[in-house]
Amino acid sequence: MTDDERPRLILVLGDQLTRGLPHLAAASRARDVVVMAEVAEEAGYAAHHRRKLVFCFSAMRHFAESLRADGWQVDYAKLDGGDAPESLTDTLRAAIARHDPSGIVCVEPGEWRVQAMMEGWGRALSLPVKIFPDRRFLCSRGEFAAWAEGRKTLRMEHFYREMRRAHDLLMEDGAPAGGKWNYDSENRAAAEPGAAFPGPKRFAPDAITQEVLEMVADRFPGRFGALDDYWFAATAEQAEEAAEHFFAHALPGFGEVQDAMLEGERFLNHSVLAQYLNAGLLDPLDLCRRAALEWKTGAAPLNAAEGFIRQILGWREYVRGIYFREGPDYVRRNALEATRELPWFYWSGETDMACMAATVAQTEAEAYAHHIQRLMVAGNFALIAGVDPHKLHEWFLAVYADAYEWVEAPNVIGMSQFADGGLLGSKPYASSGAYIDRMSDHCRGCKYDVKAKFGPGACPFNPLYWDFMLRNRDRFAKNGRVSRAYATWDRMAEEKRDAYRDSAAKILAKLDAGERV
Ligand code: FAD
Ligand code: DLZ
Ligand code: SF4
Repeated sequence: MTDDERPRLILVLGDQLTRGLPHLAAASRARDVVVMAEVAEEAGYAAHHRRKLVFCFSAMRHFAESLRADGWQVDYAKLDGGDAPESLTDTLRAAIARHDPSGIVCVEPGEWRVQAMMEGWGRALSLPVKIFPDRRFLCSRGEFAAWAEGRKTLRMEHFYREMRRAHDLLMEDGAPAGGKWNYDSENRAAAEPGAAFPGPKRFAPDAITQEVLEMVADRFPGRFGALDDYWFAATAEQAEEAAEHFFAHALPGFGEVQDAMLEGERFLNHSVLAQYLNAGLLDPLDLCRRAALEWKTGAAPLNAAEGFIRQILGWREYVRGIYFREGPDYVRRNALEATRELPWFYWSGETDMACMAATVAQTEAEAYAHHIQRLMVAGNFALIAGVDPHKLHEWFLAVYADAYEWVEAPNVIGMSQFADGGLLGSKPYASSGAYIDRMSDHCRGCKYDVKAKFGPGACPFNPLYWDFMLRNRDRFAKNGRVSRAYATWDRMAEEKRDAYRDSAAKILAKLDAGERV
């Protein structure tokens, strides 16, 4: 057989479940072999939530089936198959022995760890390896680097405006629709307790998903994450239905209560589409265009459509740009030199803080929490308690169904923990309990008193906030967005300041001793 007649191995990773990928488009169904594998190494590099594992493996199996139905030859290794490979490298080694290919073709992955692996395959496996760029993003790594080049600050807002222009989204005669680029100021209302929300579209597990549910329950008995009432989509068609459901029912109200939290209400008007987008089951530009159309036809207000588009066209593309621009060491950054262990209640949910208990409980139940729960509860607490950002990063990478390093790390290391020293955000997202009280109804049922500033029953966020500000005074005193806080502190009576410091020290000591907080 000549090299042209020998098959190529077309590797499809678990977050590359997109029919239009360039290596699939360039491949021959008659000659080439698609390789997919559930491997222990990918299931184990983070302590992935069991629901995330089910979603990933079920979507992979469905994708393989759809390729087969279209005439592709798919070499698929199941995690519970007879001689399941341990790693992606072992997968390729075994596939090479079976198919005698002339080369391996991949699409760039979403993680430096896997990229390093891919770049080593040529030498390790003695075959040519071609790596196509991932065109599922609206801004390539090169385009982002060009945008960032020479800028003093890399603010998302500037990037977002260029993306709006480049993709002609919500633009009218070269100007932003409605005259403003950003309607965030209209998107900060608290939600009414008792209000009804549509919730995401749910899908009953089919036979394939059922098999994966049983396999994950069997193979990962001690892992974090509930498996009951599993409802995620498994195919691009179902993800499309979920998107349709969001546009019809939740987008109109998406903007207004985007930052709100409610006890017992897990989704509000959020789309719960990130896990599908990040796995490749939905297309980001398509979602943005549809949101723009919803506004154009009067079905959704501008603040809702703009808010949704900004998250995808702006934040999602921007954080990916930052991740790949900053390099593999980004996840190790620790600009505030925080060293505390991650409190155990991030896994157990055993805390008296009602906001935190609700966030962890729903994370455990759904592998999902919305943005403000992630940023202003789980992230904020770790920040003000001085938790090692890498430890928090490991938690975030594990517990959410949408978590892949390219998107999780900039959000955690950068946005939430200020561990990149302000590259991504202009101020730390540190706050006392007042913010959570304003944006949620958690405080009403909490054992702690949000109005109490210090002392035994006081909301822990209150003294920890000041402790954080003081620990980092040298770093933030000149930051115009937070420096006013120091003037407030300096005006406080000495005994009040002592009481804050004393309360914070007691809470931190309890955390360090593993006692309930
Ligand atoms: P919606 O609120 O409906 O938003 C619509 C879409 O916008 C999302 O589906 C998502 O694709 C995109 N989006 C919104 N905010 C962001 C953002 N900050 N960065 C990137 N995309 C965004 N998102 C992930 O996809 N994976 C993660 O691992 C992840 N980790 C996060 C960790 C922290 C500490 C924080 C503060 C945010 C994180 N985010 C992450 C961003 C955001 O919280 C989630 O994308 C969102 O909660 C997913 O739920 P949704 O689909 O209902 O989003
Ligand atoms: C997240 C994940 C998991 C849990 N398992 C697999 C797997 O078994 N096989 C696979 O190809 N991909 C998996 N993935 C997704 C990869 O971890 C992902 O491709 C990399 O993190 C790069 O983004
Ligand atoms: Fe959270 Fe504090 Fe409110 Fe309790 S009082 S719910 S700990 S913000």
